[in-house]
Amino acid sequence: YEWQYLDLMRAIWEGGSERVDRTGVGTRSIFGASLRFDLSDGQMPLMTTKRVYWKTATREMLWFLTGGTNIRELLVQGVTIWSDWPLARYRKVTQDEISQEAFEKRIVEDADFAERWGDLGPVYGKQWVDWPTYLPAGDGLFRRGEGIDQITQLIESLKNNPGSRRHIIEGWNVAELDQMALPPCHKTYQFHVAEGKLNGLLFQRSCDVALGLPFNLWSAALLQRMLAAQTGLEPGEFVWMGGDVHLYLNHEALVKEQLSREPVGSPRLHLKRQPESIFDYRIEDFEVTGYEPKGAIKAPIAV
Ligand code: THF
Repeated sequence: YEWQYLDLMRAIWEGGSERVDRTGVGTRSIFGASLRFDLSDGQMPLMTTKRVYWKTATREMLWFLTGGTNIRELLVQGVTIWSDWPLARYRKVTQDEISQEAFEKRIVEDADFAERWGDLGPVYGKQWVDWPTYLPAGDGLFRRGEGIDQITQLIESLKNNPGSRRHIIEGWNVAELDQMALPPCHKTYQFHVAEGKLNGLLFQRSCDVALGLPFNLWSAALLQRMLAAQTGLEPGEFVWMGGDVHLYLNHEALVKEQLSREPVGSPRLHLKRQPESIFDYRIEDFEVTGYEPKGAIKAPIAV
């Protein structure tokens, strides 16, 4: 299964169009790609040609499910993958050349500072479990209605109306994009029930193949596994679809190194506990076996 990922990486590096992107780093990019993975028997799209920090990605997914949007909740668990965006904003606004470590420390130790500088705006978690609604209040005015919990609604629809073609989680809240530190990349999830199996699909509008995609594949498959467990279905196939699928030009060393390696083994994920609700999973509930990847490959993230 991992060859699909490596083939995609090679196709982009060799045939992608060079374009200037938002970050100014520059990318090679193709438009429209898909990958397909079998999740039966615990199999997961976990790359073995470099070490992927699946616990970090899992903590991030559990954080999305809490509805959280402040990086403090990640930093207290040692997860630093979302620090760059609040840090860049802080530096820009205050002209303070604080180091990433000092910024993260301050977010963890100082709750007021975290509230002021650690929030990413209404990103994934907020939209997933508390999508805002508005009620007419007369005179053309509106007031806040109750938020929509898409995750709970999805589980209900999977259980009660499995044949539905509307099993969707949407992160792209058009009205709130301008308040988000970053508009959602993995924006639409769709699920499908057939023959007692739960199939899943992720549409990602923009994909950093070297750094982001291994995380995104793991996370989406993890969500599918939790949903399957919570609805009494077997995990089926996971389909990934990407829009602007790119490699950053400064990831050349990673690309060359990873493409020289071959996949090893077949990692499996075990859910060790079945909590009452999808919101009650903890990091200890996840165990990966058969994962002996090649070494990690460091590369800079484009902010
Ligand atoms: N922006 C860009 N340019 N790429 C992305 O992949 C990305 N994301 C999220 C939001 N914006 C993005 C952030 N997710 C890493 C992994 C995922 C991230 C951000 C950073 C990363 O640096 N991974 C390293 C180290 C992991 C670690 O320290 O634990 C790695 O080697 O995998 C994609 O959704």
